Amino acid sequence: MKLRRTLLTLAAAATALAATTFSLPAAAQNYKSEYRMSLVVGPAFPWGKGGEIWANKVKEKTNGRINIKLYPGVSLIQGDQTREFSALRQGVIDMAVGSTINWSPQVRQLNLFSLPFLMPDYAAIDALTTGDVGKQMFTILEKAGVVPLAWGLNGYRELSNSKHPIKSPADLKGLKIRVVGSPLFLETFTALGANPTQMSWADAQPALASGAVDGQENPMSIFTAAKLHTVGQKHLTMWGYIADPLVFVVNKQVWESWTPADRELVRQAAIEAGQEQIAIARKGLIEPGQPLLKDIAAMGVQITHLSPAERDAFVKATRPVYDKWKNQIGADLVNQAEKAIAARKK
Ligand code: X2X
Repeated sequence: MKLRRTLLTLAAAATALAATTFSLPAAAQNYKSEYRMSLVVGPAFPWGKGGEIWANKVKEKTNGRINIKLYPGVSLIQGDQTREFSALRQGVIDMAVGSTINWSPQVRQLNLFSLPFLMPDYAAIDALTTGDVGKQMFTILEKAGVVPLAWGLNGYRELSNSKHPIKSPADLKGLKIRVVGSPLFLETFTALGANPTQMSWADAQPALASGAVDGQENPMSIFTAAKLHTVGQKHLTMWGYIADPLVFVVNKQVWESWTPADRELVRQAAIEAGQEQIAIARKGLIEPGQPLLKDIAAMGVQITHLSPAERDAFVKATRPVYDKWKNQIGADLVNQAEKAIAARKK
């Protein structure tokens, strides 16, 4: 009897010892020596800079327990950016700073941000991302199998082309315009009378250079960093039809492999990096006189600003597409977004 009790005590002690011996290193053992962060563009762009800031903050906050390597050019998926979300879910990618546009083929609600002329200004973007709509989007992304941590911003996507100034939908007629993302983009440009063609960012640049396509739409920070004026893009129309937020996200299994304390550090790093990234993405565009546009004009690019009436013609032409996609995205969500924008602080 006594021996049995002693044995039991010994067994319990051994179990306890094993638990303490294994629990600490067990966590560390699950950590990879390196985590792969996918990005469409590298740190020369505000977008990639945001990824770099996040990676550096994570390394610092976790004392090097979590090491991140950047993979710009969506190189983990051979440049096919519309497959990024699936790869993230499957674990081919550990983490990413990704555009809502590139994930919208898999997560239809993300098309919200691509509804033409939904968000008239930066305050409207903020009203969505920092409000209830942003929270709902994160719940949707979580259900889709990833862990979203913070918002960033690619930016307002302005229209450029090599042929002539565009002031009205009629000026777009027959122009070959490169787009990426979901069918919403094809429908928007078709409604405007253009000839849209879908291709990756990697393919877009040579296609612009060879003249295989006439134009494209991208934020000004992408236009300047990629030097699109050197591939024939001499005409720019500031129409602000959509803006793509970025999302800082981690693969679910990777997230669960980290200790709760490390998860919080990674989240905090993402939130800080997101705020810094958004400021970089807006730089030169929100100050009086928009200094970035002056730089672009100095490169020999002709910039067209639309009067409210001219802009309205684009809004009207794309309205049927908006209405159709409102239902595909979810009318409740879009109604909520419209209300949040109407109530925004300017
Ligand atoms: O491909 C684009 O146009 C880019 C770089 O803006 C995105 O990844 C959405």
